[in-house]
Amino acid sequence: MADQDKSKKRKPTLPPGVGAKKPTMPPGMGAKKPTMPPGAGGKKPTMPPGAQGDGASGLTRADFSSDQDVRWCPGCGDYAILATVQRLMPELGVPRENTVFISGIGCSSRFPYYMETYGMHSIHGRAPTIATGLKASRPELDVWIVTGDGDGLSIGGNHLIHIMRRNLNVQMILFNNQIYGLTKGQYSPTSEAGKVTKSTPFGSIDHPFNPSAVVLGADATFVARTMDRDPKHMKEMFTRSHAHRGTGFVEVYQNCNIFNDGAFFQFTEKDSRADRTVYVEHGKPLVYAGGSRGLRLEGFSLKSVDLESGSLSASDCLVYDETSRELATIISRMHWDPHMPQPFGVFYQEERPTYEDMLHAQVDDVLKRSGTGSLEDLLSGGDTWTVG
Ligand SMILES: Cc1ncc(C[n+]2csc(CCOP(=O)(O)OP(=O)(O)O)c2C)c(N)n1
Ligand code: SF4
Ligand SMILES: [Mg+2]
Repeated sequence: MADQDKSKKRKPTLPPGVGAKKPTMPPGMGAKKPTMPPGAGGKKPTMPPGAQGDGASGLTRADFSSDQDVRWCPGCGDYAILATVQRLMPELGVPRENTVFISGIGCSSRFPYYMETYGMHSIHGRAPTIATGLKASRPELDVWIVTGDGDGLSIGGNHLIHIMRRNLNVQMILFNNQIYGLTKGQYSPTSEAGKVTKSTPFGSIDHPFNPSAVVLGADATFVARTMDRDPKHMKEMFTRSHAHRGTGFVEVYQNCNIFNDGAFFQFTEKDSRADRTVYVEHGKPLVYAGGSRGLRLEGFSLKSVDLESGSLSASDCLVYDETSRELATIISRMHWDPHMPQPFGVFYQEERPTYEDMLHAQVDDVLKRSGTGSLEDLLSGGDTWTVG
């Protein structure tokens, strides 16, 4: 519930350091693969007798649900995101003890409590920082970051952009409800101009952030958008993000029914959804409104066209290419246009070496050339001086 940021301490029930997913080296990095910490053996957790596995791991959604009371308001969109992630986990085949959810502060950031995996409800805005340290030192772990529009884009804006450009192989889910939920309804960096809240009684004069455009600007290698009211699509986006080797960014339009109810209803509700959304898919034409409308590229802008009159058909529409940063930028900018549909799907994907692969390759390379070295030699080496 709002402003209930206290929870019972949870004891991890699984042994640390079991199982290993080995990262592959980027081409040309030469040096040997990062070494696994002792005890990382690739062992899968055993199934409880009689449990019906529904995924590659033999586990079920229940195995990923913790014993903690979920303290979100009834009707909050966060429930659908949690259920989707818990359903997805068994299919990924990653052992629970190799899975870590790291969050900052906010309603959304309570997420790790509800997952029966390792997790950390960390410092406001600093989940990317903690995830960076963890993934750099334990690359075999499957690291998920959960953040909100306030946590990730206000106090954590700096950390969010740097993890994107560094490209660690982690997932980030940004719950965008265009409000600070936990602290009872102040405007956030994604709140629309004119928004009246307790902290903007005469309407917000801030120009809002568009999360996908922000991360594209920070050279993110995977960018997608989905919504809490479409669990099938949400699951597909999380699956794609997880399969991507690099930082996977997924923005979820999430309804805060207490402090910002209906912020996305025109895109999520049955009566308006078809006309106000377009699902982008690699290699497919951008068609929406049940096939009656499409999007064409005119210069650097998208134009919505009628496909019912017979003069134009789907084959005249723009065929989406998720490997084009230019197209992704245009698509992400549709956010600002109230006369256009809102895009959902994978906007962009690019293969680029991950930070942790390069880090370990560099360390191995230096070790090979210069040997192990010692702290004592470093401290008493040439570049030291006496103070006072
Ligand atoms: C250092 C610090 N500054 C401010 C706060 C107050 N605070 C807690 S959560 C939050 C915003 C959370 O917003 P968001 O990330 O959008 O999460 P939501 O609750 O909407 O899911 C703020 C400002 C805090 N806890 N710590
Ligand atoms: S995001 Fe809104 S509806 Fe959800 S738990 Fe927080 S205050 Fe309640
Ligand atoms: Mg929020």
